[in-house]
Amino acid sequence: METKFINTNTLPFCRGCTHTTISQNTEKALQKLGKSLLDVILVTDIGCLGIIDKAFDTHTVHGLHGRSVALASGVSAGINNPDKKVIVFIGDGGATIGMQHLIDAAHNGYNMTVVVHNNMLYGMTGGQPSEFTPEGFRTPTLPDGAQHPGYDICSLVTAAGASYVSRITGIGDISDQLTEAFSRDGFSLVEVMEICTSYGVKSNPGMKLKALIEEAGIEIKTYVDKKPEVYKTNEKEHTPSLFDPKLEIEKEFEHKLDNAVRIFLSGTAGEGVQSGASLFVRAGMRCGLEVTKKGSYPVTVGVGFSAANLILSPENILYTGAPEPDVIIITSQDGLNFAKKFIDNASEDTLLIIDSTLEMPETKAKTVVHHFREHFGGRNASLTALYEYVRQSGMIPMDALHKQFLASHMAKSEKLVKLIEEEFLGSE
Ligand SMILES: Cc1ncc(C[n+]2csc(CCOP(=O)(O)OP(=O)(O)O)c2C)c(N)n1
Ligand code: SF4
Repeated sequence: METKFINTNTLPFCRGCTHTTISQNTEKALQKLGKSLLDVILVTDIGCLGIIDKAFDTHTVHGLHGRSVALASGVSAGINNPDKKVIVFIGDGGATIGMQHLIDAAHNGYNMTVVVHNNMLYGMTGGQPSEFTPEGFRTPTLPDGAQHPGYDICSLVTAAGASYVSRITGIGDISDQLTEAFSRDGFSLVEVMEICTSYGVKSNPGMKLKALIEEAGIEIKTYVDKKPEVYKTNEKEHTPSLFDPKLEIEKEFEHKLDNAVRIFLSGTAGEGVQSGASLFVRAGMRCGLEVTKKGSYPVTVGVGFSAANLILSPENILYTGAPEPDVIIITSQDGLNFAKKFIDNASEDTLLIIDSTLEMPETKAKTVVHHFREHFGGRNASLTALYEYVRQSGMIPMDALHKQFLASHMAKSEKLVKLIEEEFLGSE
């Protein structure tokens, strides 16, 4: 039995809309090619054309306006299987918004066929002009007509390296032209010239599509038909996943944690908050703990606060947020300002470690005050406050933290090493 790709007789478009022609002929073309439902991945985005997904029984992916080609590039690279057909439906509006994705996909030779539904305007939002609207073509918001020609997407993607490109008129049976494009490897594109019967016709009464195309000097032809170039972006055998573990740290020490501890360390940008935090969680890893570190700082990274959310846990950490930290460490006024909401919400079970130069905030937290800035300098206040936390809690051996410190760039200062050893190592 013939495979049915479309599961309904009632397509969702207005009467006479060429989007219907494209969908029905896509079905025919896929049948001609003997494709099965699971061979096809249809990627669409926003616009009238994008509401077709639910009518197709193939795989479908629906994205943000103009981003279908970017999504399809990822799908194509991810499956990297010439037997699967990735088809993109995009409007002239979407192609305007996501033009760079089209150029990139053509340039990189991603294996897909893009079908540009060029009805020369933004249909779904009421007929605004797109960058494809031909000179003189009127739309409801451009009653005097466009004053310059639209983009020639076929020339652009041809120049970018596409292997098959054609422009056709969306009248009658276009399944042969679509079959041609679908059967090509590499990046192919078919631009289908269309009419939006609701807005295009209303604004251009009596318009005939073929005459309009001719008058506007839009060529109906095949721009390129060549063997695809090497699929440049997928030559690598294996791209490591971001989830692959990267940091191998051998367990050398024992920890004393029964449950996860959530620490909020808050100080000033440029004062070693992030370095101290990284060093501390690595020390946790030396003790066999699972750890996460999340930095927060303004976009202007050199001024203002710098904070780190740290979680150290004997179990897997499934959620890296910590809206109510167990420990709040404040090493500067910037850090105090930024941590205010945590300090206000702290309970009797919270531990607050705070620098002695700061005005003591009102809080229910158990508070430890220390001269971090005065004794060790602002740049070392966060690191030494974490030493203080290890001293207070005993959650990991001081030696684990110190070993990590000595292996770090922060230990280049002999003075700092001496100060830290005097303060924290002797008293263990
Ligand atoms: C980035 C972005 N800009 C604008 C919109 C608003 N918007 C929704 S549909 C649409 C028009 C779609 O036109 P086109 O892509 O040509 O498809 P058609 O409706 O003509 O089929 C616009 C502008 C949006 N959703 N996202
Ligand atoms: S508004 Fe235009 S583009 Fe949208 S379905 Fe109707 S005729 Fe087609």
